[in-house]
Amino acid sequence: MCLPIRASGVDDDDGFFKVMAAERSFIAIKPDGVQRGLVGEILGRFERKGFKLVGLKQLTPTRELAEQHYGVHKERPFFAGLVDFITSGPVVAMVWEGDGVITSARKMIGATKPLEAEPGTIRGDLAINIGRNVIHGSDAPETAAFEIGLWFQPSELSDWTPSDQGWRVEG
Ligand code: DAT
Ligand code: MG
Repeated sequence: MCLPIRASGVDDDDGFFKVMAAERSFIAIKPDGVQRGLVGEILGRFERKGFKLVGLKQLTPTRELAEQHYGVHKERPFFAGLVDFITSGPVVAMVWEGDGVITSARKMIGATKPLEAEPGTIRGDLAINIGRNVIHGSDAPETAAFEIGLWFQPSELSDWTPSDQGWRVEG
Protein backbone atom coordinates (compact mmCIF):
# COMPACT_ATOMS: atom_id res chain seq x y z
CA MET A 1 0.00 0.00 0.00
CA CYS A 2 1.36 3.41 -0.83
CA LEU A 3 0.14 6.66 0.60
CA PRO A 4 -1.71 9.23 -1.51
CA ILE A 5 0.22 12.05 0.06
CA ARG A 6 3.81 13.13 -0.24
CA ALA A 7 5.30 15.25 2.47
CA SER A 8 6.76 18.55 1.39
CA GLY A 9 7.64 21.65 3.33
CA VAL A 10 6.86 25.34 3.19
CA ASP A 11 8.03 28.28 5.22
CA ASP A 12 4.93 29.91 6.64
CA ASP A 13 4.50 33.58 7.62
CA ASP A 14 5.41 32.80 11.21
CA GLY A 15 8.82 31.53 10.15
CA PHE A 16 8.13 27.90 11.04
CA PHE A 17 8.77 25.18 8.47
CA LYS A 18 5.47 23.34 8.10
CA VAL A 19 5.04 19.89 6.58
CA MET A 20 2.34 19.96 3.93
CA ALA A 21 0.58 16.98 2.39
CA ALA A 22 0.55 16.78 -1.39
CA GLU A 23 -2.86 15.32 -2.12
CA ARG A 24 -3.22 12.58 -4.73
CA SER A 25 -6.23 11.00 -6.44
CA PHE A 26 -6.67 7.83 -8.50
CA ILE A 27 -8.35 8.54 -11.83
CA ALA A 28 -9.10 5.90 -14.46
CA ILE A 29 -10.43 6.19 -17.99
CA LYS A 30 -12.72 3.18 -18.32
CA PRO A 31 -12.78 0.84 -21.35
CA ASP A 32 -15.51 2.90 -23.06
CA GLY A 33 -13.37 6.04 -22.90
CA VAL A 34 -10.36 4.21 -24.32
CA GLN A 35 -12.42 2.52 -27.06
CA ARG A 36 -14.01 5.84 -28.01
CA GLY A 37 -10.64 7.58 -28.36
CA LEU A 38 -11.24 9.98 -25.47
CA VAL A 39 -7.90 9.46 -23.68
CA GLY A 40 -6.27 12.64 -24.98
CA GLU A 41 -9.40 14.72 -24.36
CA ILE A 42 -9.63 13.57 -20.75
CA LEU A 43 -5.91 13.74 -19.95
CA GLY A 44 -5.84 17.22 -21.44
CA ARG A 45 -8.52 18.48 -19.08
CA PHE A 46 -6.48 17.49 -16.03
CA GLU A 47 -3.28 18.88 -17.56
CA ARG A 48 -4.94 22.18 -18.43
CA LYS A 49 -6.43 22.45 -14.95
CA GLY A 50 -2.88 22.42 -13.62
CA PHE A 51 -2.76 19.20 -11.64
CA LYS A 52 0.43 17.13 -11.83
CA LEU A 53 0.49 13.69 -13.42
CA VAL A 54 2.50 11.37 -11.16
CA GLY A 55 1.37 7.96 -12.48
CA LEU A 56 0.08 6.72 -15.85
CA LYS A 57 -0.35 3.28 -17.40
CA GLN A 58 -2.73 1.32 -19.60
CA LEU A 59 -3.83 -2.15 -18.56
CA THR A 60 -6.76 -4.51 -18.84
CA PRO A 61 -7.70 -5.14 -15.20
CA THR A 62 -7.99 -8.69 -13.90
CA ARG A 63 -11.31 -9.68 -12.33
CA GLU A 64 -9.55 -9.77 -8.95
CA LEU A 65 -8.38 -6.17 -9.33
CA ALA A 66 -11.80 -5.03 -10.54
CA GLU A 67 -13.60 -6.81 -7.69
CA GLN A 68 -11.29 -5.21 -5.13
CA HIS A 69 -11.59 -1.79 -6.73
CA TYR A 70 -15.39 -1.94 -6.69
CA GLY A 71 -15.60 -4.02 -3.49
CA VAL A 72 -17.81 -1.44 -1.81
CA HIS A 73 -20.48 -2.23 -4.42
CA LYS A 74 -20.28 -6.04 -4.25
CA GLU A 75 -23.82 -6.49 -2.91
CA ARG A 76 -25.36 -4.20 -5.54
CA PRO A 77 -27.32 -5.70 -8.46
CA PHE A 78 -25.10 -3.97 -11.01
CA PHE A 79 -21.85 -5.37 -9.56
CA ALA A 80 -21.37 -8.32 -11.94
CA GLY A 81 -22.03 -6.17 -15.00
CA LEU A 82 -19.73 -3.49 -13.67
CA VAL A 83 -16.87 -5.98 -13.23
CA ASP A 84 -17.53 -7.45 -16.70
CA PHE A 85 -17.40 -3.95 -18.18
CA ILE A 86 -14.27 -2.72 -16.42
CA THR A 87 -12.36 -5.90 -17.33
CA SER A 88 -13.55 -5.87 -20.97
CA GLY A 89 -10.59 -3.92 -22.35
CA PRO A 90 -7.80 -1.50 -21.60
CA VAL A 91 -8.18 1.08 -18.84
CA VAL A 92 -5.93 4.12 -18.54
CA ALA A 93 -4.99 4.34 -14.86
CA MET A 94 -3.62 7.61 -13.51
CA VAL A 95 -2.55 9.33 -10.34
CA TRP A 96 -2.91 13.11 -10.28
CA GLU A 97 -1.49 15.35 -7.57
CA GLY A 98 -2.33 18.80 -6.24
CA ASP A 99 -4.06 20.58 -3.40
CA GLY A 100 -7.75 19.69 -3.45
CA VAL A 101 -7.35 17.26 -6.35
CA ILE A 102 -9.75 14.64 -4.96
CA THR A 103 -12.76 16.96 -4.71
CA SER A 104 -11.81 18.97 -7.78
CA ALA A 105 -11.47 15.85 -9.94
CA ARG A 106 -14.92 14.68 -8.82
CA LYS A 107 -16.32 18.07 -9.90
CA MET A 108 -14.51 17.84 -13.24
CA ILE A 109 -15.89 14.30 -13.70
CA GLY A 110 -19.51 15.18 -12.85
CA ALA A 111 -22.42 13.18 -11.50
CA THR A 112 -22.46 9.37 -11.74
CA LYS A 113 -25.50 9.49 -14.05
CA PRO A 114 -24.20 11.29 -17.14
CA LEU A 115 -27.61 12.79 -18.00
CA GLU A 116 -27.53 14.47 -14.58
CA ALA A 117 -23.92 15.62 -14.96
CA GLU A 118 -23.53 19.32 -15.66
CA PRO A 119 -22.36 20.44 -19.11
CA GLY A 120 -18.67 21.22 -18.87
CA THR A 121 -17.97 18.12 -16.83
CA ILE A 122 -16.40 15.05 -18.42
CA ARG A 123 -19.51 12.91 -18.01
CA GLY A 124 -21.78 15.84 -18.84
CA ASP A 125 -19.96 16.44 -22.11
CA LEU A 126 -18.92 12.94 -23.16
CA ALA A 127 -21.39 10.32 -21.86
CA ILE A 128 -25.09 9.47 -21.66
CA ASN A 129 -25.36 6.17 -19.76
CA ILE A 130 -24.51 5.24 -16.16
CA GLY A 131 -23.02 1.94 -17.27
CA ARG A 132 -20.76 3.73 -19.77
CA ASN A 133 -19.75 6.83 -17.83
CA VAL A 134 -16.19 6.96 -19.14
CA ILE A 135 -14.17 7.73 -16.03
CA HIS A 136 -13.56 6.87 -12.39
CA GLY A 137 -12.26 9.21 -9.68
CA SER A 138 -11.54 8.56 -6.01
CA ASP A 139 -14.23 10.03 -3.76
CA ALA A 140 -12.29 10.63 -0.51
CA PRO A 141 -8.75 10.54 0.92
CA GLU A 142 -9.24 7.01 2.26
CA THR A 143 -10.46 5.63 -1.07
CA ALA A 144 -7.67 7.48 -2.90
CA ALA A 145 -5.08 5.81 -0.65
CA PHE A 146 -6.67 2.40 -1.17
CA GLU A 147 -7.07 2.75 -4.93
CA ILE A 148 -3.57 4.15 -5.58
CA GLY A 149 -2.08 1.27 -3.60
CA LEU A 150 -4.27 -1.22 -5.45
CA TRP A 151 -3.44 -0.08 -8.97
CA PHE A 152 0.14 1.18 -8.67
CA GLN A 153 3.45 0.06 -7.23
CA PRO A 154 5.25 2.90 -5.40
CA SER A 155 8.04 2.67 -8.01
CA GLU A 156 5.50 3.52 -10.75
CA LEU A 157 4.82 6.95 -9.26
CA SER A 158 7.05 9.91 -10.09
CA ASP A 159 8.06 12.63 -7.66
CA TRP A 160 8.81 15.60 -9.85
CA THR A 161 8.36 19.35 -10.02
CA PRO A 162 6.89 20.88 -13.18
CA SER A 163 9.21 23.60 -14.49
CA ASP A 164 6.30 26.05 -14.45
CA GLN A 165 5.17 25.17 -10.93
CA GLY A 166 5.45 28.80 -9.81
CA TRP A 167 2.93 29.74 -12.52
CA ARG A 168 0.44 27.18 -11.16
CA VAL A 169 0.72 27.69 -7.41
CA GLU A 170 1.75 30.81 -5.54
CA GLY A 171 4.62 30.50 -3.12
P1 DAT B 1 -18.94 6.98 -9.19
O1 DAT B 1 -18.28 6.28 -10.35
O2 DAT B 1 -19.53 8.30 -9.60
O3 DAT B 1 -18.05 7.08 -7.98
P2 DAT B 1 -20.41 4.90 -7.75
O4 DAT B 1 -19.19 4.72 -6.91
O5 DAT B 1 -21.71 5.11 -7.06
O6 DAT B 1 -20.21 6.10 -8.78
O7 DAT B 1 -20.58 3.64 -8.70
C1 DAT B 1 -19.45 3.08 -9.36
C2 DAT B 1 -19.82 2.79 -10.78
O8 DAT B 1 -20.82 1.76 -10.79
C3 DAT B 1 -20.45 3.94 -11.54
O9 DAT B 1 -19.48 4.79 -12.11
C4 DAT B 1 -21.27 3.25 -12.57
C5 DAT B 1 -21.73 1.98 -11.86
N1 DAT B 1 -23.07 2.16 -11.28
C6 DAT B 1 -23.38 2.83 -10.15
N2 DAT B 1 -24.69 2.80 -9.92
C7 DAT B 1 -25.23 2.07 -10.93
C8 DAT B 1 -26.53 1.68 -11.27
N3 DAT B 1 -27.59 2.01 -10.53
N4 DAT B 1 -26.68 0.95 -12.40
C9 DAT B 1 -25.65 0.59 -13.17
N5 DAT B 1 -24.37 0.94 -12.90
C10 DAT B 1 -24.18 1.67 -11.79
MG1 MG C 1 -17.40 5.71 -6.61
